Amino acid sequence: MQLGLFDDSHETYPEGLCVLPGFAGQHAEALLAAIADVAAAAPFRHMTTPGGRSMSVAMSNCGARGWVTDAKGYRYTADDPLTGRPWPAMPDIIHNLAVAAAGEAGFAFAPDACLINRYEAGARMGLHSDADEPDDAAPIVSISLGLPATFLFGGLIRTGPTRKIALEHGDVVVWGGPVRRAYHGITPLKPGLHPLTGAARFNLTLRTSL
Ligand code: MD3
Ligand code: FE
Repeated sequence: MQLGLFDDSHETYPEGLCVLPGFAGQHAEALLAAIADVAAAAPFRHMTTPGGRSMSVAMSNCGARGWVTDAKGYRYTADDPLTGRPWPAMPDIIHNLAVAAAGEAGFAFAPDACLINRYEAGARMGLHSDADEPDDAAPIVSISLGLPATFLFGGLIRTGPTRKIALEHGDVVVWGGPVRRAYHGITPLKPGLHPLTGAARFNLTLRTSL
């Protein structure tokens, strides 16, 4: 999270949103190596929405279940539809960091699914609510690596007002309780070069899918 003239770190966040600036910074190289291992077995791909559009964000997954979208809809699967094999196991470094972050926010967390999003210049994610997980009580933990992004955070109604939160390399966010179903998105990624990720931003999103 950027500090400076427009420092928003003292603004109050809605209940259930816990921002941990730089929480993953010391582990960035290890996390990126783990992402590369996962991608070697389950390559990044541009999935298709139920409406027939190709997503600008490239995705892979690790863990017991992975989030997918295709013409049939959004869901979690045990096998990677691209390879026909189970998704790669969740690397300990990813699992343990997310559990530690959730603990900071007061949650006991048992993630079984980790979606890995790769953004390149112009990639975006439109406003949506994460609704494919049945358990409202389980938080979501997100880890941002590489190029910075602007996160749009709304309320429980899609057309309501949104605020912007800058997400930077190493930032970890825990989304629990009332904000778990809030609408959110990512504005188009600005081009840039990050020393560790080059022209990309990676976001790890850990969830309890069952
Ligand atoms: C707020 N990913 O994969 S992570 C997604 O940066 C997704 O790639 C974004 O939204 C990204 O679904 C944002 C942060 C995030 C994830 C889930 C949330 C924020 C959330 C669920 C509820 C509220
Ligand atoms: Fe989301």
